[in-house]
Amino acid sequence: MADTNTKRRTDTVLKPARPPLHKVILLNDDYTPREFVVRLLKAEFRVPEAQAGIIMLTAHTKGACVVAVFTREIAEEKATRATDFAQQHGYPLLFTTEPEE
Ligand code: TYC
Repeated sequence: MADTNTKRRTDTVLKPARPPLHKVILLNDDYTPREFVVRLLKAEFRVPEAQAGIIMLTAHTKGACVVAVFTREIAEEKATRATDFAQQHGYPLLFTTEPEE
């Protein structure tokens, strides 16, 4: 009888799966002052002044801008905190999240 034993030539090395990342997105509106948006980005997302200014202006002109990416839980928590903070100050500023492709 033919020897049908087979053996894999290489071992499969399983790398731990990286958790999928989610984007935090800043949405434009007509009411929130630009300076407030910049201050919030600096405080909540720890982005430097210059970068906060660029993110704010991008959302202002294009309608939306990605602020940062995190795991889903962190992204949702940050978006909620930032939106709540704006609301507490009477502004309709909105942050959303979506999975990164
Ligand atoms: N459009 C706002 C204004 O003209 C400023 C603004 C920028 C608001 C970015 C939200 O995500 C935003 N006062």
